[in-house]
Amino acid sequence: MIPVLSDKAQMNSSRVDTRILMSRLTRLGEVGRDERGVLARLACSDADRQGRDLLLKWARESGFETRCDAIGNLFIVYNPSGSDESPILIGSHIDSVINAGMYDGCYGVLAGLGVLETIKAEGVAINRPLALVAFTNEEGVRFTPSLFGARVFTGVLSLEAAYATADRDGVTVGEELLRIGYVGTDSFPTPAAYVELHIEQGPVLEADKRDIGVVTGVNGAFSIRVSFDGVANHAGTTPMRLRRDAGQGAARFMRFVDELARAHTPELVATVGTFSLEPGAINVIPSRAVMTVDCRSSKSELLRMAREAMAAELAAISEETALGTHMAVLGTSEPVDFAPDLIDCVEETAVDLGYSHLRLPSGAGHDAQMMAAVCPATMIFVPSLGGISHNPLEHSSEEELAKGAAVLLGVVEELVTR
Ligand code: HGY
Ligand code: MN
Ligand code: MN
Repeated sequence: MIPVLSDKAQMNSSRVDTRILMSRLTRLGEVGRDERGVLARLACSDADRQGRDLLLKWARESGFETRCDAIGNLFIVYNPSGSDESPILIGSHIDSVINAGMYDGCYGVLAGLGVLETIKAEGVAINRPLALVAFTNEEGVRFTPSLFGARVFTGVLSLEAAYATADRDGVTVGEELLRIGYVGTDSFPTPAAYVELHIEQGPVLEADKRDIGVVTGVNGAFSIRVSFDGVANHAGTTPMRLRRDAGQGAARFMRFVDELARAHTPELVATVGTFSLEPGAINVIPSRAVMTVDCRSSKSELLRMAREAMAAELAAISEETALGTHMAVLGTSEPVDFAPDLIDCVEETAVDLGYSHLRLPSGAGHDAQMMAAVCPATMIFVPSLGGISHNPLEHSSEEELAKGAAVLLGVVEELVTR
């Protein structure tokens, strides 16, 4: 039986112009591709600047006020009556990971722009300002931690610490934001509510054949950088018993991390995403190994246990191998529950539109988890093909994206007319 969209669904999903949404997604998705077509629009890079310029161009063409705060968070504001009520804020991010897909973050921002344009074009009476935000450096790939602009906006990260944060070449956020021309002087008030539309980046909605994810919260996480220091030596002449091989210590730790997560699956996940050896020569015993670990769970106590277990394993490796070891915490975030009445509003809107839906937590981190500390917040998910994300194969269909935008429009209309 071919599912028939309810009249309201048909009407709503066409109210946000999906054609424009898809063309903007495609256009923005081209910004930051290299000659091989690999997409990396890393925070505060030239590609990020181009993406920002494009977003602001579209916003200004639609007649919206645009603002930029001191950490480069971009705000697109619709406040026809000049109300000084606290605003409803929707948004996400437009920076990407390396070898990225084109939907992560950008979908929420560009669908949000479409919602503002629809509200404006239809002359929907709104009782409070409506705004869209594109947060700086959500991904935290070039500059850690992730959720960077949202941490500064919510006061979790000071502006000076943020400016001083350096990438692996020692270039700082402050220098780069200045260079790309996005150190702003504008401010934006704490919103009355924050709603973020995002691709699920996981397999649940597709597996359950649901249109909409009614997101209940976000898993907690911590990220660490771990280093091992040994002695470089000749690969041919050094007996195994005399070696202080940083690479072998790192390999043991990497195995431990994976086994720890598997022992507590599915509540705990852990990823060694970067790994380097020095001096990195085929015939030299590595003197130094550095890796990062990204560990997540919906349970704070599991995160605490995991961090303590990793620290204990590091001490044991140091003891048994005479390697120097060090662990630096790069970022932490507690598990977050979203606002029950906003979660209900998302669910009721999906029901209203005749869309199938499912309540689920987010395994991925999002700016909404920072916003939840300062205002009621929630998220809306649409399915990800094969659950794939942070990968050029990341994909959601135009119909799926249109449904998400329709739900965002419905939730926003409810919130701005309260
Ligand atoms: O890593 C994350 O969970 C998000 O995509 N920044
Ligand atoms: Mn994202
Ligand atoms: Mn991401």
